Amino acid sequence: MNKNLPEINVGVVGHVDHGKTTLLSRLTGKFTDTHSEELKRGITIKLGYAETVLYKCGEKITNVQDKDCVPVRYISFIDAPGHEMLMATMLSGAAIIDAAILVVAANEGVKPQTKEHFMALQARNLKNLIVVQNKIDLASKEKTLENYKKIKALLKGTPMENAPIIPVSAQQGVNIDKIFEELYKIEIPKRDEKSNPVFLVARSFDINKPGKKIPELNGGILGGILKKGTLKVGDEIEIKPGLYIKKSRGEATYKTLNTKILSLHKGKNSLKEIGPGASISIETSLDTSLTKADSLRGCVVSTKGNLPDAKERVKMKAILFNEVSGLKGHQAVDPLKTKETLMLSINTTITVGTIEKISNGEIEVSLKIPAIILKNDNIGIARNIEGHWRLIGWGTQTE
Ligand SMILES: Nc1nc2c(ncn2[C@@H]2O[C@H](COP(=O)(O)OP(=O)(O)O)[C@@H](O)[C@H]2O)c(=O)[nH]1
Ligand SMILES: [Mg+2]
Repeated sequence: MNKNLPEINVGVVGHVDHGKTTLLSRLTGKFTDTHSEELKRGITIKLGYAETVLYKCGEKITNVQDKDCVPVRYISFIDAPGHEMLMATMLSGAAIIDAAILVVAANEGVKPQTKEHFMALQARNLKNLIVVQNKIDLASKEKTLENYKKIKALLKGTPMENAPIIPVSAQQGVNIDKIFEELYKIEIPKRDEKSNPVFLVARSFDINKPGKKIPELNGGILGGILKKGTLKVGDEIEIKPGLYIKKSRGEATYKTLNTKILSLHKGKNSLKEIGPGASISIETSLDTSLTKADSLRGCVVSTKGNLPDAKERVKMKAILFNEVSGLKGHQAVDPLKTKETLMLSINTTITVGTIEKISNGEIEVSLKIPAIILKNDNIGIARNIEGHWRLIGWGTQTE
């Protein structure tokens, strides 16, 4: 792989069953629903990861290397769950993407989670969107056109208003090349390689197979996105808030973890040094018992001494949507109330908090799980409505 290829992270979002995972396997050759529960229930539960290289062959853009083709772009995809119960997972995925593909089934059209995911992209300030009208093999021309108009109406008046809408059949492999063309057109965001590293942990795991001999054991692995800065093999790093420690009487604390980078991986490649951009994984010298089963998801990593402390209280300005998205009917968003419980999504961290104070359009929230909040982070705000967390707006930290 050419390590200087421009890189972009693309999220695949949309209502459950509209064909996200199927589309992703077309785009990358990888099926991301691999957990046993996902296979059993036929739905995506965790974030899925897959990547591909785009090649330019004359005027054509594909994901297959042939003679006379040159590699032009490296794309990391994140497959988000579409089920309404899994909105928090979708939100932490939305924190690590530069662009999104919104999948809308041509036969079913805009559904509650189509809207909710689209609102989440707006809350994350995303500009680059490709809409895929999938399953055109199942819908009449009239139905497809009718739903096309509804998609247009959804996008209208937002920064994503002019997003391309591509008719596709993921299952039959129709118009997949049009998606590659659009992916190639997305402007690569400017990355800051020089500042202190900010790595957002989206997953953590143990890659050792049972029975492996001790000298061959790998250290704990962190997967996620290096938002800025550069990481090198050998770097001393810190992970915050870090390790969850349960105390008595339901109390808990977090302990910063300090460790060292043993190896760095992007797709199938191991690299000595990695700059900001694609989805990567870091092998650390941590014992794998500390990283297994996503235990460090939501943490932030930097080189030693360069992260602020995790906050247990945040002061923020909240901007609420007019309408609750994600529900079948229409419901206005009621104003925030003191002592109300919210779910906040801050980068890949999902935490619950209580509003302690409201004054001058600012709210102060005490957090159940402390979070690292960096300058300009967008904070997704969800409220529990009829037993589910529904996205109602977003906020930015004021001090
Ligand atoms: N007929 C048809 N079925 C599709 C198409 N894309 C996906 N499917 C089917 O729709 C179902 C849900 O697809 P999946 O990719 O799991 O949806 P997800 O929940 O959005 O990830 C599966 O049975 C797929 O085989 C398509 O283009 N045409
Ligand atoms: Mg899926």
